[in-house]
Amino acid sequence: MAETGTKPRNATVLKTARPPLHKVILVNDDFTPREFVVRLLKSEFRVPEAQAMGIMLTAHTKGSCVVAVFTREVAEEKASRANDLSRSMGFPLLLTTEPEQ
Ligand code: TYC
Repeated sequence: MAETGTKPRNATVLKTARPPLHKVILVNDDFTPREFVVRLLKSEFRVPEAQAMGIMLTAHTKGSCVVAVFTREVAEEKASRANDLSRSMGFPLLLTTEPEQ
């Protein structure tokens, strides 16, 4: 086959697609004990004690705090598990999710 020496036009640049991330947000309330919030952050989100305390205090003073970011499915599953656990203990604690940016 003869070499034409031409280059393909409109070369497609392939990017590795990353799934959009979603934030899990801890919302303050007046009823859930601080200790329960810290324990839940440690058990469900695997954050160390000091970080769990910081997240809880930020939500407590500012109204809400981002706990972590995940893919949408994981963020929704984690928030849902945490809300179920809180409900099973009789607390109104709420974790929500929203897309990043
Ligand atoms: N405000 C609660 C209290 O004073 C503690 C708390 C902190 C609850 C953060 C929820 O997301 C929260 N007992």
